[in-house]
Amino acid sequence: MKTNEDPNKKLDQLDSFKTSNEDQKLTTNQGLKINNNQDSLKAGDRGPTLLEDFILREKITHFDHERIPERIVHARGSGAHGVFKLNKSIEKYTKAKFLTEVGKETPVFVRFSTVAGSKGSTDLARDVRGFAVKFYTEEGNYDLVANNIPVFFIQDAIKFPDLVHAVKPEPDNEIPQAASAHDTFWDFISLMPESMHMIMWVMSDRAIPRSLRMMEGFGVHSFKFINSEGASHFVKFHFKPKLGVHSVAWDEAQKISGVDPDFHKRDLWESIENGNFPEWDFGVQIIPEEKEHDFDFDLLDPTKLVPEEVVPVEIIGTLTLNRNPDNFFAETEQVAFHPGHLVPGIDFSNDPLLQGRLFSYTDTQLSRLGSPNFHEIPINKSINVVHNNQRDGHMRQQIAKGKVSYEPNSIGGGCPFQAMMKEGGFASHQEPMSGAKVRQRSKSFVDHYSQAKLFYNSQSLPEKTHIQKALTFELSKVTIPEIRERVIGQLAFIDKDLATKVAEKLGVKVKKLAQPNQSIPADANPKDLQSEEREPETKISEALSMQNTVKDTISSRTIGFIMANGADENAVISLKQKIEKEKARVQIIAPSLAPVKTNTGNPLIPKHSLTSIKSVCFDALYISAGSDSAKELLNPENKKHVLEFINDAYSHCKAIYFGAGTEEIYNASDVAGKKHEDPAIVTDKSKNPDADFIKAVAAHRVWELEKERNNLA
Ligand code: HDE
Repeated sequence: MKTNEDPNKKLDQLDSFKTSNEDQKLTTNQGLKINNNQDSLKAGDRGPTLLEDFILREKITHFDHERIPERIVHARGSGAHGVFKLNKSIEKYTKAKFLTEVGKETPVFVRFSTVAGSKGSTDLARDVRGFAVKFYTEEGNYDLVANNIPVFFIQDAIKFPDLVHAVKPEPDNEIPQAASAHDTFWDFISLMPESMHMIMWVMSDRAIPRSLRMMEGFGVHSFKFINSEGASHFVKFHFKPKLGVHSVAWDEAQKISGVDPDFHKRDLWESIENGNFPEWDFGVQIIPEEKEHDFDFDLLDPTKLVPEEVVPVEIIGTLTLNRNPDNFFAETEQVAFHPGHLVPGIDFSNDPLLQGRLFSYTDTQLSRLGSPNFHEIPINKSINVVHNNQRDGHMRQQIAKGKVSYEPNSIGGGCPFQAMMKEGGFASHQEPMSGAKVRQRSKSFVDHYSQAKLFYNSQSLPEKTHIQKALTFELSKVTIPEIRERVIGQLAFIDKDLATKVAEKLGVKVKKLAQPNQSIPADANPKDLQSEEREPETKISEALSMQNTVKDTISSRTIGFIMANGADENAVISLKQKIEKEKARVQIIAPSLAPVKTNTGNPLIPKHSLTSIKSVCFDALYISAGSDSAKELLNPENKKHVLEFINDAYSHCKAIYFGAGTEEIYNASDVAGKKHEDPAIVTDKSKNPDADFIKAVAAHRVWELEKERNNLA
């Protein structure tokens, strides 16, 4: 939040562009006050409209041009303002000021996104999430254009258009929207063994986050840090959410897409509005130049991660999002990120995927935002004034004074001057280079399965099951049997059991592929491109499993209180207070939106009715105490909906609390059949029911009981 003690130069700058219509008269774009906004100018009140009507023409013309092209990828996004605070200096490695001055606060704008879907598609698609951060530093804008998955599908930028064409809706009929479960995606993947590590991540629950606030961010590529002595280190960037990394189940994702396709956007917006600011630890993995070749993979290969067991993540700062945008289009839509927006102290590595990105991001803004002056749009403006000899172009805002727009010059006194490095001038790191000009891939990139194995082997049993199920779902939508078989053939290189389980569901046999499958250069020897079946040096990485994430807080979770007239007011209010003290929120669900009359006659206002929302939108349920309330909830009109709420939450492994007097509801639900200890089912018979329930919500889900809860063998 912006306060007087907390100066935020970016927010101050944005303020100067803001307007409010409060108490103002309606005007044209020329500032002329408008007297009638209801009727066009006509020749007689039933006659034709006159060409002269400049007010009508201006309004309609502007409307006709309101839309700009959506992003070719990452079209659907949600943004927020915030601040990055440095807690630990890393000046040993970088001279970037925002990473060296402890306590320094740098304004940021963050945009989260899905990748494949259009701007209006569901938030809950199985997809990678973008996590793009613009740091408005005093040395210029630094963009960390990250994802919530630490690796990528392809190793070289030249394959990016192929990947995106394969995953986007098929070109003949534009089906399916925001989904990878179709022929062209899996056709491409089945022929691209290098994508298999990323496929493990995308088929895991990481691709269906519970909230944008509960996912990690990764810079993916290795970058370089340069210190004041000019020495360089490789660096990988990480954002770790303070609330832990949590996901929904695929069945929930599909249902949420129907009932609230804006689920993530709304969740982020409401959390910030409620003052429940999302926070991430920001960390770095630093690798000295001389250790570049010490790994069983290539640091320049974006399909590989550096296991945290091998190089720990050093936490150096906190990212907090504390302010919603005032205008979605002006801020979240027009923000333009670019991995090439650098500050002194940070530089690129030679990762061939990153190198291609450095071209793409400016190029795409030119067609999306329509002018090389997109840096002048308020959200994109750096907080320091731009001084250079670039001039003109569509929609130029800056009024550069004087005769001089060239350099060297004497008329302008030689201004603007080049800056020396010690004055903050950016100079690219002088990395020694040699080698022939070749169009080929390094042999050190030819290992496609070992880290896919590392990821799969690091998952808990329920997580492995979810990957199997996701692959089964996706491949069941593939209509060409050969594609399904080829994918199974790829999976067989990762894990036999995984391949067999998916193959069984698809009715195909596991047959390892003869490698390589990807298109190979005309003159290449296929053997040179054949991935070895080697085991990763790191066998298990705990950081890769969501099982090991933070599970000690209910902060910002949404808990549904199901109730009807006669609900026990004391029990309800006391639990609500305890929950709100832990910064979670309570929403009342009742048979209708009419106030619920409690047992003391006081009214409680429902937020939802039983038919206006679904169980999948809540993190946990409380069936409110009170036998009269229970009775009404079981009447013929309500029973089906109440049981659907409970049974859905039960099958999705969530915490459910049955208050006193609700035994009949308990007995009518699927919970009654449980034959096992279940810490997430709480009743008034529990020793300390309120506390047990809060503990169960903090644990997020009891995925380990998924089989039992769903009566699976
Ligand atoms: Fe992007 N990517 N990308 N990307 N990317 C874009 O830029 C591109 C890649 C990422 O919220 C586009 O302004 C190429 C990796 C995010 O505005 C475009 C390649 C990673 C966002 C583009 C990649 C990303 C984008 C579309 C392979 C994770 C959304 C609109 C060589 C580190 C930013 C735009 C936002 C957006 C190109 C691969 C992250 C077309 C060519 C790897 C988070 O320029």
